[in-house]
Amino acid sequence: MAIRLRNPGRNAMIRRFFLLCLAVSVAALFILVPSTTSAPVMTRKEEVGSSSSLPSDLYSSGLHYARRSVLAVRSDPLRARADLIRKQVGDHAAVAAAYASFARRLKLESSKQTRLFAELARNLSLLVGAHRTLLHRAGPIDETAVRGFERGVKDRIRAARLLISDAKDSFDNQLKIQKLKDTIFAVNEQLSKAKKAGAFSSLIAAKSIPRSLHCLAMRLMEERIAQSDRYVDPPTPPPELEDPKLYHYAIFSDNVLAASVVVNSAVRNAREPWKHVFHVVTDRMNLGAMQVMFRMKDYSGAHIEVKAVEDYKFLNSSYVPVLRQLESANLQRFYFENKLENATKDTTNMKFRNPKYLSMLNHLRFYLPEMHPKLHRILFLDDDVVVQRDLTGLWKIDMDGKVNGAVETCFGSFHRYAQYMNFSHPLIKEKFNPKACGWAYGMNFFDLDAWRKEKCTEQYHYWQNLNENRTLWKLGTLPPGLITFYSTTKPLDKSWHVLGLGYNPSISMEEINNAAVVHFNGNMKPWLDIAMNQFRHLWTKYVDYDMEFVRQCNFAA
Ligand SMILES: *[C@@H]1O[C@H](CO)[C@@H](O)[C@H](O)[C@H]1NC(C)=O
Ligand SMILES: *[C@@H]1O[C@H](CO)[C@@H](O)[C@H](O)[C@H]1NC(C)=O
Ligand SMILES: *[C@@H]1O[C@H](CO)[C@@H](O)[C@H](O)[C@H]1NC(C)=O
Ligand SMILES: *[C@@H]1O[C@H](CO)[C@@H](O)[C@H](O)[C@H]1NC(C)=O
Ligand SMILES: CC(=O)N[C@H]1CO[C@H](CO)[C@@H](O)[C@@H]1O
Repeated sequence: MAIRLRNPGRNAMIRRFFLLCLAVSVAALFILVPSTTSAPVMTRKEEVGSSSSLPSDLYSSGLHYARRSVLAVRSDPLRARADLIRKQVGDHAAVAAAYASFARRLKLESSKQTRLFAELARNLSLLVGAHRTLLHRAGPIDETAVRGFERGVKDRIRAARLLISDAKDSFDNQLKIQKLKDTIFAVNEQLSKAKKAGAFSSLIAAKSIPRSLHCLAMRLMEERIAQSDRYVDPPTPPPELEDPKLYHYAIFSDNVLAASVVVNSAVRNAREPWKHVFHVVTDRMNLGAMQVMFRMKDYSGAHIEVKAVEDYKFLNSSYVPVLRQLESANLQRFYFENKLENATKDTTNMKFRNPKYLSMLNHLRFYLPEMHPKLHRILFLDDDVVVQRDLTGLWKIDMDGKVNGAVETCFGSFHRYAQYMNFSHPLIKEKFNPKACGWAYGMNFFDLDAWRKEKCTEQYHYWQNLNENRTLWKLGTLPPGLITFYSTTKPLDKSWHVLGLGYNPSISMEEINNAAVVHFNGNMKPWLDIAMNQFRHLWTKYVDYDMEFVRQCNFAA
């Protein structure tokens, strides 16, 4: 089962690149062309150490590749040689780039290493660029040119290996915990760099709406307009929407398909669906589509409310700091230039995902008590999660007076407060412990009474106002969340919420199968075709493939 989206050329390219990076860096980073007689430059693995951790299948597939490419070009041994050299350069460049991003992530004492690795990666790529004509020209190639290329490569690879063996100790010490997991981060970072350099930035790939999704929203919207009588809200909302004895969920999304998967999965796994109430909030643009989507079928008695951000009148710019800040031209510019990394060229996409609405949708999570004045507790779900169990157990947890029930994400030195906010700032330094453990948004159980008592919204406003010029933290909702709920977060058992299905291919299936909620955080969303195949079915099994509009828009089951 896979969702087929169009534009196969680009995506095949992205996927191929990802696989290359993965092959190169996951395997403890050293796959060199094995020493066969035709492998030209030095290939003694032990020079770079740690080859013992190489999975043998990866190693032999490298071998296989080398043999095949030799066979393919047997007619011209010089070309085969040049190709092999080029492949070696590519591998080393990827390794160097992976190390550079490691070094950045680890904030090694010496930013020198970061710089050296980045420079090395650049040097290696430049070398290939300089020999492009040699490698791509048809016909026989010149032996002295190949020798020149080889010499250049040899010098740089020697430098690379020296640098790597110097760096390895400090890396290893810091990487003992969760080595693989972090390698994936590095690969991810690299992936986005590569795509940035190419025609597409990762942000475009990850954030732009695939045509099928756009089509679905449009079809639903057409239906909404054509049959407007059918979709008007009843004059008085059903009492269940405010009944504090029921199980309430908050879902904020501008993606109809994703939101429907969240609701479908929660309903299908609920023991008593009629006791569950889903409050879906979207932007004005997607309101019609969302309304139609959730009226198309029966949800086994579950209650679903669809509203737009604009329906919450109290969220105006004199009350909400984020709105006020967004209105300042200064921030607009910052958002466009940095956050979207020139992705703004795609103007239709930008119109569709207006950062103002996007941002307000994201920050709605800080206004839950005011949005639901009658409720005592609510479960917040991101739109990239899938529910796999009945969740009512959450409502039975003793929150000890805490506001936010969340799973913690720190391990070793990673995902601590120091990584999310500016500890050079005196206010941050004074109030927070840099080693405090981070937690994740995605599935958060909020005690709204405790929230009101602790005045968390005021806390959030206080800090968000101070951050007008972004010296406390950069963009996003996690840092202000960590700040707001610093002393009022209750850690939940990790099986409630398993993260990383959008970037980490190494999560165990056992962990996933035990999870109440799985979260496709990361760029490889299940609705994109850069999604990871091994996890996608967990999401697609809740897509309404039998729905007419879904079929019309080329989603293939
Ligand atoms: C990159 O290449 C330049 C010259 O081509 C050289 O001076 C520099 O040392 C190289 N950097 C690294 C890290 O190898
Ligand atoms: C903004 O909302 C607040 C309530 O949150 C209200 O008191 C105020 O009058 C509103 N201001 C405007 C300009 O609408
Ligand atoms: C940042 O904002 C604060 C208050 O909003 C202000 O006092 C400070 O001067 C600003 N800093 C810069 C660098 O603009
Ligand atoms: C962190 O805070 C300090 C002190 O206000 C400021 O000088 C510095 O620019 C901030 N760093 C960032 C990255 O904003
Ligand atoms: C074409 C374009 O908009 N380029 C901009 C990309 O973003 C950088 C800053 O991040 C600008 O300097 C470029 O002008």
